[in-house]
Amino acid sequence: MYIIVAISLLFAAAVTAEERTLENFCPPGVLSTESNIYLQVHEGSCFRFVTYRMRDYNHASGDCRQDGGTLAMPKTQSLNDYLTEQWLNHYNIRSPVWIGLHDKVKETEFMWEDNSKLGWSNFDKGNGPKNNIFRRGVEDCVAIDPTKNGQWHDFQCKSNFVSVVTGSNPKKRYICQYTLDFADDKLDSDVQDGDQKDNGHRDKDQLDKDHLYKDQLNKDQQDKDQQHKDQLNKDQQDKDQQDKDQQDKDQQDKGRQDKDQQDKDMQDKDQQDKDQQDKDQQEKDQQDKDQQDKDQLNKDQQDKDQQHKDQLNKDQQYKDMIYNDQKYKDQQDKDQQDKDHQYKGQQDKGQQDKDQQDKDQQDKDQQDKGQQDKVQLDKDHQDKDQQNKDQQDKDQNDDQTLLHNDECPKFVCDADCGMNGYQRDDKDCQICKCN
Ligand SMILES: [Ca+2]
Repeated sequence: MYIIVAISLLFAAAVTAEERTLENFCPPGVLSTESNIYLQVHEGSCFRFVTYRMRDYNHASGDCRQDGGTLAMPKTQSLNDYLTEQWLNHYNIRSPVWIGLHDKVKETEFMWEDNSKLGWSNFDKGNGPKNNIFRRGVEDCVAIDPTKNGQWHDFQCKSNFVSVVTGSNPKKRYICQYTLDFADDKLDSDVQDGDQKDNGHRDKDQLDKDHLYKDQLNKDQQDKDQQHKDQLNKDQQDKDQQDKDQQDKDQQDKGRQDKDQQDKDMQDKDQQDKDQQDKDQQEKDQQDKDQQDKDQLNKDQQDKDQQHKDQLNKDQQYKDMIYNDQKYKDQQDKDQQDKDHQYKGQQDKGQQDKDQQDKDQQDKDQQDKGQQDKVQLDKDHQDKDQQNKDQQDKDQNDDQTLLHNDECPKFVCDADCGMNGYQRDDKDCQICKCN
């Protein structure tokens, strides 16, 4: 029985929580245009964390007012801490963010966007009403500085020549706050205890209901945080998957590139091999051509040498022929000379023979004459001898005393001594010597 009642109460509480999440606290215009991850319900208000866009104060405020809201108004320390923590840790943004607080109407009198006066204040040192006199007039709009524990800092609301000169940037991210009427009715005492509103008289049942509702809001917030965490996890998983897909794709691309590179390298190598083969073939062709040229040159040289040699032989033959001809001619001349010489010799010999004959004839004639002379001489001699003998005989006869020469050899002498007579030896024999 108790269990059934408890389950029924839990079911009822779950329905209540469902009814009072984003759909129940955020305006339809915001829900239809904004992603849930930028929307959060806290202390009965819908907060829109505009992290993705930067605007000056006036444009940011106008964006929030378009759906019935204002720039966020952290009128309590707890709400200020919540906004700061979400901004810094949940959305991980450290730059200042506009809130709905300004002193545009009267200098140093800051007021909220709903025209309520400033109660609890959180200005950083030297900011806001205590700003120096030079900044005070130009810095009228307030932002939370997450890096300074959520303390407030006033800046120029919009761009003008001063912001250009000072280099400040009035465009900042911002937070919108939407507080619905029914939520305000239920959370007067809890969510707006900084306001000046009168809490009124509430009975114990109403306070219990408010506490129950506040618990439900906290649970809703926890659910929302869980959803946001799940969404972040899912986003991270999607991102991881995308990264993995990208890595796979990169790997595939790399594999394809590697393969393309390998193909290209292979093609380059084939081309290099082909080029090398072509080069080798060209070199071989060139070598063959050089060899052919060389052979041709050698052949030409040999032919030339042969021609030269033939010419030399021919010249030599011609020379030999000339020589032989000359030699033959010389021989002929010599023969002719010899012949002439023989002929002359013959002539000379004939002449000599003739001369000899003539001489011989002369000699013969001389001999004949000599013989004749001799004969004459002999005759003369004989005549003389006869005369001599006759004389001698006469002498001998005349002179008886003359020695007889009967013992003298026969006298023979070619010499004709004439009248002078021949000499005589000691035996008185004539010798062939003239006196
Ligand atoms: Ca000011």
